[in-house]
Amino acid sequence: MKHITLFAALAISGQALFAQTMRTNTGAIIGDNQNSKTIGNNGQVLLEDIHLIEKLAAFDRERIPERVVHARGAGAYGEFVAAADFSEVTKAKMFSAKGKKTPLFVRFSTVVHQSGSPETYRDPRGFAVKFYTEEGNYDLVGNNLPVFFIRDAIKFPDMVHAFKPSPLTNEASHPRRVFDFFANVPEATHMLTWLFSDYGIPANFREMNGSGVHAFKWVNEQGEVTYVKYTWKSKQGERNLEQAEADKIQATMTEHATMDLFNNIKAGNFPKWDLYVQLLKAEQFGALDFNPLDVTKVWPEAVAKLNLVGTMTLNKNVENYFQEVEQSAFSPGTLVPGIEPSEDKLLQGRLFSYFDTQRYRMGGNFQQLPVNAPKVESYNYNQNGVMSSKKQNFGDINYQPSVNRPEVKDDSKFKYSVSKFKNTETAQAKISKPNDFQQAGELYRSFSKKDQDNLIANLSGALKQVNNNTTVAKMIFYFYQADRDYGMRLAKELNLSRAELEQVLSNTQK
Ligand code: HDD
Repeated sequence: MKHITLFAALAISGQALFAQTMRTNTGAIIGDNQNSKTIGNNGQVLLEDIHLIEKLAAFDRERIPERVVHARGAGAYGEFVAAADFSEVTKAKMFSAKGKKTPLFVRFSTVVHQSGSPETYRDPRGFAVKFYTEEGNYDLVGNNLPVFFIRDAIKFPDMVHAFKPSPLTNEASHPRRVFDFFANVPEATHMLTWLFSDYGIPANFREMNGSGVHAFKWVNEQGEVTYVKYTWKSKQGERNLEQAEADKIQATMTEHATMDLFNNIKAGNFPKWDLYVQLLKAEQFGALDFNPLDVTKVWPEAVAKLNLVGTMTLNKNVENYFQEVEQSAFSPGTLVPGIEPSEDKLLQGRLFSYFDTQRYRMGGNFQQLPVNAPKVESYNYNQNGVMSSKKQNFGDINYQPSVNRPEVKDDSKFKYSVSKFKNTETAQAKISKPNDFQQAGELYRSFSKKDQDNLIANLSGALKQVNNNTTVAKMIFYFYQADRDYGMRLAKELNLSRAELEQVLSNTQK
């Protein structure tokens, strides 16, 4: 007893002191947690030391597959407070009244590298929010940057392979492979301009903005559809790192952003973000010179103004990283009535991929884990499977419809919205109005002189590591089409004259 009290007194400062006798998984008091049971002091270890076997077996199973992308992340709980009543455009209750509060969980992440990698890499940042609404969970699974590299999910596995380590050497992400892929993806020009500017390395998670990236549908009680895009604006302000500043942090710390979030919340300095929404009706699409469902485009504010929807505050750290952050599971398909996916091809692919990846990582009952479970009861007859633990006292009836239990029913008020099609056929083709370069050029011209200089330095620095002239020429040609000065400056940094560029390009077209 004396020993235990001493142990308790040594517990991490700030935590409640407690005396705790250790027990096995099945509840028996553990007699010795330091010495295995052996034959004599120096003999073999006995298989009958059940506590030893259980302890080693638990250790051997500690890992689950890390996320195939967004493996490194940090999470926290908080609250969303609505700023206005949007019930004219969406029947989602969380947006129906000013002051309405919804609890939530957020996971921020880096994208490309493994779970132990530094948080200082040039990489988009994940910005995934799970709202525990009164009508079930709503996941807004976005990034810090407002656009994406590709516009069709069929390209995603190839793109991620190009960013990930080499299958030959396991060498980490290398510009040689990254640009080898992007030299055939002109629609990436806009996102690459964001990524190689200082926006590509946010200072930390608190001081970055966020975006839902895609267009989604808001649907009102009458079934009318409005297309929306979401933007999160950090109340801490937006701050990025120059490459040299990031390198300096990286020399001593791998998880500066995770600890910044944790320590600020612990100190009561709760980070906040305002959520804005832009609204467009399908009838407005025709007048635009870009496709508004194209994820490589933003909706300029001149086209659709930003409306304040509410404010998110993060105010509670997790108590166990693995259980609450590693096992948190998001999906763009986790939706509530009044919010639906748009026809964006990239989003449509994501609707499959996320649920699939969660089932692979955690098994079919991942939604029963506390961090993932809705706060409202989810009643249906999906049942059994590995680790079924949700209380399911169906009695004798686990099917619907049932004459004996007519009270269990669906509600046609909550059917999905209706899309109409006429005179159309299936296709495997690019979207209409791809307009690959215009917004990239506008973004370049919106940057300050210093931001432009950093972009040119970062991008040319990466392109200098590419050993194939055709790849480099094709990439420069994309940036040139976005903005003449942008392309010319890169060509100069890479010592390529216009004539050389044209020659390389004409050779590839032969
Ligand atoms: Fe994704 C994770 C954001 C395109 C497939 N993605 C993941 C996470 C975020 C995003 C924030 C981490 C969620 C978490 O914290 O657990 N992803 C995006 C955004 C995209 C995007 C903003 C484009 C607009 N993603 C995208 C495509 C696909 C995926 C096109 C596949 C078709 N993403 C996944 C995934 C992940 C994932 C493989 C890995 C772990 C997970 O889902 O939960 O399913």
